[in-house]
Amino acid sequence: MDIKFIQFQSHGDERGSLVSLEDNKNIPFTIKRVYYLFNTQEKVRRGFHAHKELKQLAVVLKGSCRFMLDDGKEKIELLLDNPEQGLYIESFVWREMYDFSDDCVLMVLADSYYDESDYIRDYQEFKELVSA
Ligand code: T46
Repeated sequence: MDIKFIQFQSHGDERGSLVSLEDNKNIPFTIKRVYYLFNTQEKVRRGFHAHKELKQLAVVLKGSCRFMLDDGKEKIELLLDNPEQGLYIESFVWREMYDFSDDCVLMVLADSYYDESDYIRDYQEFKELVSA
């Protein structure tokens, strides 16, 4: 599987650091939606779905968490712990998120509005769709 991390330019000085995210510049799509996960509980696993169309970029703003990405052929585990990097997640990739640190804030930029019909929440159905 081709894992794409996008490295952001960080503008840092003695006051701290600043990262700017811009549509179709350092973000490879037009941002239609932003959501973020916080207060995530220890030993909780989230996700367990793929998307038919949605493309997203996940950025850990604080703390860390792990992603398991599965394209139906290969499963890859990744640690997100750097707010200067975004993990690009294509459609038809099964994702699970876990090992959230207590302070984790995970922001996700998405190229579409929320649409439950875009979710594939059944792993067997996902496997059939990607092998078709
Ligand atoms: C994804 C991973 C990384 C909304 O009402 N609007 C939204 O934009 C989203 C994302 C969710 N919701 C509602 C739907 C559920 O009732 O919030 C609740 C929790 O959503 P979900 O169980 O889908 O959360 P995760 O953490 O399992 O998955 C989310 C995204 O849904 C998903 O697209 O890729 O984060």
